[in-house]
Amino acid sequence: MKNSEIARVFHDMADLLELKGENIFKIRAYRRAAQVIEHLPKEMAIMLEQGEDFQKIPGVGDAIAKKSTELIKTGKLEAYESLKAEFPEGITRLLEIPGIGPKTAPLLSSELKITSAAQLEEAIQEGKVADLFRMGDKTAQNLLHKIEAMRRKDQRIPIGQALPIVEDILSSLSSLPGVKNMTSAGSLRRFRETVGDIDIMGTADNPENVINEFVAFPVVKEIIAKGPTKASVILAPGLQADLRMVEHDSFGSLLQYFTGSKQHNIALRTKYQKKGLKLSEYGITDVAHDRLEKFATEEAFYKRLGMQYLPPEIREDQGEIELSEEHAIPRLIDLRDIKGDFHAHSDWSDGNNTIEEMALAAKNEGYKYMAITDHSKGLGIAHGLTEERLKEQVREIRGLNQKFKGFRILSGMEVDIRADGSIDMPDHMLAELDCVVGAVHSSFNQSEERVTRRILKAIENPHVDIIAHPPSRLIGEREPTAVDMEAVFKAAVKYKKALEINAMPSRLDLKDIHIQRARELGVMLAIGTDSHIAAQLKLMRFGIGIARRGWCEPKHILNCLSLEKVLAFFKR
Ligand code: DGT
Ligand code: CA
Ligand code: CA
Repeated sequence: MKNSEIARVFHDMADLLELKGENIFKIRAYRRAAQVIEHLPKEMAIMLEQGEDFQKIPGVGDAIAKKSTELIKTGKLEAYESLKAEFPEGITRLLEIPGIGPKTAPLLSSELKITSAAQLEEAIQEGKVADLFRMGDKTAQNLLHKIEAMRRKDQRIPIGQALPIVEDILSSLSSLPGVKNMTSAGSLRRFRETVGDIDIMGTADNPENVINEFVAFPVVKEIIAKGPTKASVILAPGLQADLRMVEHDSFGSLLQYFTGSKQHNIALRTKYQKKGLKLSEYGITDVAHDRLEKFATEEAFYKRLGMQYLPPEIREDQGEIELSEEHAIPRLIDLRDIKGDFHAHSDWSDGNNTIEEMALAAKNEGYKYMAITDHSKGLGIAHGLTEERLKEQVREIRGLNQKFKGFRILSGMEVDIRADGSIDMPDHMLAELDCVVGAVHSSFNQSEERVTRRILKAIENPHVDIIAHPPSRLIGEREPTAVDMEAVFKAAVKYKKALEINAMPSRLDLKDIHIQRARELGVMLAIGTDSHIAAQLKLMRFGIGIARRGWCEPKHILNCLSLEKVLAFFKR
């Protein structure tokens, strides 16, 4: 059983307990466990196999650990099944719809016999819901939008979930004899934040053997199609994977074609059609001589067109074709350019590791610095630090820094930007810190005007250095706030503040198009992993992928600067 499935069970349990009117702490414990488990870097099933203790996971106590083990071992949870039996079927699905709470859901199912988003949608359109709750048309319409957003989520899988699955498949297939070039293509290779399906390709001396191995993988739930060189399978509800094998000498053109994007391919094909060349997954045909040229690598393919090689992340028909013909594609940022992390939690707030463990892990990544940014006390849920505790932490970090050579722990804090834009930590405390990260964690539904004013006020605060995940969205779960990003970018430039690219796969916030615009306007960007466990420092690669989609070079990213330059940036 996958972490996402375990998380879903605990999430549902929290909802059902809430319906029952159970103890709020119990409900929160399930909800928190669900959140943590969903974002774990490692599958719990594998942890169990390796004899690791679940109670090491933050938010996972004895009860949740036992239940997780039961789920992994039996595929079911007795407590969950009996809890579910107490309620009408489908009620947890209703509760998933944003805006439907424990008061409304039972009414919808008892009065209108609604058990799904689709039925609710129909009932709203028929005016039944507005009548039943006297909620008025506007609120009902709002609900409709939320259902649409939820549906979009259902159809696309976050890259954070898809990538590890694909990497497993790729490494298994690569180890088969005579196999070369196994790689992902499509939106996953372009590092889109969500993927519609998974495209895998490669070459092999005996492709049929590879296909047979592929469809027999335990992750494969269903085979949709299977031939000697390709196969399509279902890996999970809504997640399809296509595998395609070709001859070694045609791999470049195949990969180029199936990496897309479709818009990039169409623009390229149209352009070269006029020059008498026909581009396809098989190669390039000189139409006048009816001669097909094959390409073993993408580099060779683009070179034949007189183009500079294009990183997959920017193949979106946004001007990259022209720039590549001029050989003016910049050298995009890479994991190797990263010298540090600006967003990490320790066990002083809701993190799992000590500051020293976090620092050692960061040093192991080859970093020169890392900011410890625990929560402030305003966020009651996360054991936020009081002024006293923060002072203590600053002292502890000073002490630890004596021990490290060539590495510096920055004293930081993730402070809460309150609804009115004020910061929940007094200025004289903030002045003690190397790096203050401000973030919105509440009142997400403010009007554009209010939420924009709120964030601008935080940017104007002389002590705030970085604004974390500015629109505060959760992919597929919470829509971004209504904040006017253009205004935020301009203020960030004016006050010389950095904006965060949050590398958590569930956030990826700023997103690609924001990053492009921010970079154009000259905003400094800081990638933060938001790690709550040392292993999550590895999430940096997701931040890098999205930064590359935003055409970032090392000079655009604060994490690529030396410690001295970073400190100078924070001093402004
Ligand atoms: P997805 O799966 O919706 O996240 O997005 P992609 O980009 O992975 O799209 P997919 O899986 O439908 O197709 C993979 C690639 O194949 C796509 O990026 C470009 C190429 N491709 C698909 N359909 C067409 C087409 O009609 N024309 C051209 N030129 N290329 C196509
Ligand atoms: Ca795809
Ligand atoms: Ca596909």
